[in-house]
Amino acid sequence: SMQCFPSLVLALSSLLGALALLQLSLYLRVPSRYGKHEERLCRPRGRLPARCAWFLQELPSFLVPALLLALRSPPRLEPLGCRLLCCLFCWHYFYRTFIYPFFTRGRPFPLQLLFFGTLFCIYNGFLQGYYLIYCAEYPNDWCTDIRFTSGLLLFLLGMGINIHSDLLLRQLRKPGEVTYKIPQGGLFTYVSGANYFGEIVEWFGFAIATWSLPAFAFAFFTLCCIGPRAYHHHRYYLKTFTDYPKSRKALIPFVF
Ligand code: NDX
Repeated sequence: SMQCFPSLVLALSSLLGALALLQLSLYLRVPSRYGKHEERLCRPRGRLPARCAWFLQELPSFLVPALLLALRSPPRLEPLGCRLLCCLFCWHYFYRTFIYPFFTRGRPFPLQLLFFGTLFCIYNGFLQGYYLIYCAEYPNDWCTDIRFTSGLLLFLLGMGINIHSDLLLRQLRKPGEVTYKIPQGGLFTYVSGANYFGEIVEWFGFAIATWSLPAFAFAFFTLCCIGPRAYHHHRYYLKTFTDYPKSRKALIPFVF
């Protein structure tokens, strides 16, 4: 049966941090090529409808930790913190896998990125789940620790902002439409990447609540993945819409 190998957790977390840096260097100057940044000339056959693509890609991030949690024998009942935190992670990916894709009005997604995205979700789902279920040690009163409570609060706040912003983006289009408009309302009043801001707050909250290396590595990865994308979205809007609100920032309200 499985057990905790701390050196495995350290190795996988370090690789995740390295991937984050690789990503930063790849995508600071040119955006990752999907959605509004996909090249016009891209082969139309190399894509899958957004609905299938997001479902397939995000599914492992829900399934892998959920299975690790369910199949562990003997079941781990103590401490409560481990199971709660694992459930938070699964909860987010339940939304991202079973709810988000069925409402998206996004354009078809490139197969090549889908492949890497799926690999990434297997990798990260395993790392976070394995760490929480087989390795993490928390005192029995972790649920009242200031790190757990403040992290949980940030997680919930970020998730709320992320889901609300995704909803506002979706409402910009009628079914079947693929045009881009200026997002309005919610945190879009202040930043172009409101959904990304929410997601980043969410995973830093998760990292604080778990106080763990794998979760901080994932929060850093998220920042390096969608931070540059927020910046490229912002530039796209400024270039495309002459009436784009001048005071709006790229990612962080009032700052950047
Ligand atoms: N999926 C995370 N890296 C990613 C897929 C891409 O969940 O090779 C990471 C995730 C993957 C990435 C994933 C991992 C790294 C990969 C990358 C591709 C390359 C990269 C594999 C897995 C890679 C190395 C080198 C390390 C191997 O038509 P459309 O699609 O543009 O429509 C959009 C619409 N919309 C508008 N509609 C009308 N008017 C406008 N102005 C509009 N603006 C947008 O809204 C979409 O339907 C929708 C959202 O669009 P957008 O572009 O704002 O968000 P999107 O990037 O599609 O993300 C959707 C949600 C969002 O809430 C975000 O926070 C979350 O997913 N997300 C996304 C990426 C990663 C991630 C979270 C995370 O790291 N936690």
